Amino acid sequence: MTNTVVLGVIGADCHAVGNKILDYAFSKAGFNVVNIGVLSSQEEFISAAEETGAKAMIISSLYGHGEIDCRGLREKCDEAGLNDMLLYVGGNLVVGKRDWDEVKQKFLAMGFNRVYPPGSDPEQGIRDLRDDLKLPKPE
Ligand code: B12
Repeated sequence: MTNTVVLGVIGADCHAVGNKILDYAFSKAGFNVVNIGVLSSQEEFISAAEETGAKAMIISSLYGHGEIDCRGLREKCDEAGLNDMLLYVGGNLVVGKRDWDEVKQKFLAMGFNRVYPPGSDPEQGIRDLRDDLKLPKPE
């Protein structure tokens, strides 16, 4: 379905609060949210997308190991035939305070479509997703 998204927190990361807020915000904005929750592997994101026909993955990583946990996801999506999958990631992607532009470029080079800095407003992700999926703007 065009408006189905898989939402989850990747890797061995158990931070649950942002995930609930993102679920609420994307659902309220009209998306069909398949929330696989915390501690989710790349394979679980892919299976959920295959089962539901999702067009995007909304991924959070809070504990600083986002780079390791996210590396290879684009390639795995391609192998699974999920070629046009939109990959969005946000949270505290790396340990400590690193130059944001450098962090962003790293994730873009890994095949992510959108990369959000710490504390980003879910509404920004929703606006971007509407644009990327070419969905009509709400009244
Ligand atoms: C609560 C908390 C915990 C709790 C989590 C309880 C639970 N089950 O949720 C506990 C105590 C378990 C915990 C553990 C750890 N934590 Co902790 N934790 C926090 C804390 C204080 C709050 C997190 C939170 O709930 N924020 C509120 C929500 C609403 O915000 P959010 O998660 O950022 O999400 C929002 C936005 O970022 C955005 N967003 C998120 N993802 C995405 C994706 C997209 C696409 C978009 C558009 C937006 C978006 O939208 C969300 C909703 O508004 C933060 C510090 C902080 N103030 O943020 C540290 C923090 C995240 N934890 C940290 C660390 C290091 C850990 C541990 C590794 C500590 C340890 N040594 O054991 C462990 C990791 C455990 C694990 N395996 O995950 C660090 C991470 C540092 C880093 N990345 O550099 C932080 C930043 C604290 C710090 N300043 O050092 N933690």
